[in-house]
Amino acid sequence: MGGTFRFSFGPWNIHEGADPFGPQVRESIAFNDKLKIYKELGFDGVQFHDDDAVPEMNKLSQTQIISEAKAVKAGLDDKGLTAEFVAPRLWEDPRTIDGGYTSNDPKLREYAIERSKRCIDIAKALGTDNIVLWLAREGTYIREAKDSVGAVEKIVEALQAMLDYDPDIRIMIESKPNEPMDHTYIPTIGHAIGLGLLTTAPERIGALIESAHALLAGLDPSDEMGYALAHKKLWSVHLNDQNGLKFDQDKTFGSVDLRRALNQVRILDQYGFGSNGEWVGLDVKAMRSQKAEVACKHLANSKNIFLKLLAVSRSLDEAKIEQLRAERDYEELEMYIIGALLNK
Ligand code: GLO
Ligand code: MG
Repeated sequence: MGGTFRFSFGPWNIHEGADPFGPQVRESIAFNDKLKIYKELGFDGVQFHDDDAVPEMNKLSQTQIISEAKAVKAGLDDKGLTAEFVAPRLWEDPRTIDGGYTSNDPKLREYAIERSKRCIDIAKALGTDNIVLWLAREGTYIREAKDSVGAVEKIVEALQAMLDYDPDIRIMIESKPNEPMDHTYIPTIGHAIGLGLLTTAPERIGALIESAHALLAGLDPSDEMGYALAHKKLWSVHLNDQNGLKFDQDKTFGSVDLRRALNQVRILDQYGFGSNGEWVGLDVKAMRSQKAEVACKHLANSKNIFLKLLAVSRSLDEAKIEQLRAERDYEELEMYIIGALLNK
């Protein structure tokens, strides 16, 4: 069973180039103008933060939020685009300085849960049941700042509140070991899947694996994917690349390590990723040095690299691989894979 692949990205992947040491270097592109670029780049799915769809949502009533989100849905329909998921942006508000769900202050935790419910309202209005939780600030800078048992319990409380709020939503947890925090409570996909077991609806808690996040945890992304696939929990991916253990680089997929990228494409293809409607998300950023007129190439390139690696993977002689595995001739197997990548 091969994979069925369709591709998505979020408006934040068309980026002004600001970094912690310098301002933006490219003009901002309005959200509606970004939407026009999706099809040109070969993408059909849009990933959202709640406030990508409804800016300034904290100042609006629930009814206003839903009506603004419905207008965005009409814009998507008009362009033949589909919303893949909505993620509550919990990391920018002053009330989430020390985390949203794991803040030590109960009032601030309440804010985070209420905001997540509005995010669910937006998802429903955009026509998707998928919620992504990147637990950006659910962690600490110093070990003594929070209680780690309590932190996990508080995250579960928030998950449960969301599951109870709407009977159809599915939550995909995007694990990441660090950045912006020193340590997070949900660093890997095993942690994410385990959280679901503490709720009353584990069948509605799944995972989104980002290549760079697995690498930052010192793990191989395709093995993380394999773990989630074995649990039937790989509901989305954020493919990209990463040059060593630095900040989260969000490089073009496959641009650092083609073989590592091949293994990700391969496991997705071999286990039929996409057959239940899963999307291939590309969470990539253009280099800061890229001129504005060519600042979307990273997206089209990431998709092209994925498709080229898919062709390489499908051209491999599976019987030969099985035979080399049986003979335990891994040197020959390695040379076979490298040869395929070099087209030699
Ligand atoms: C940052 C994350 C971020 C999320 C996005 C969706 O490290 O990868 O880009 O994927 O906010 O929740
Ligand atoms: Mg991501």
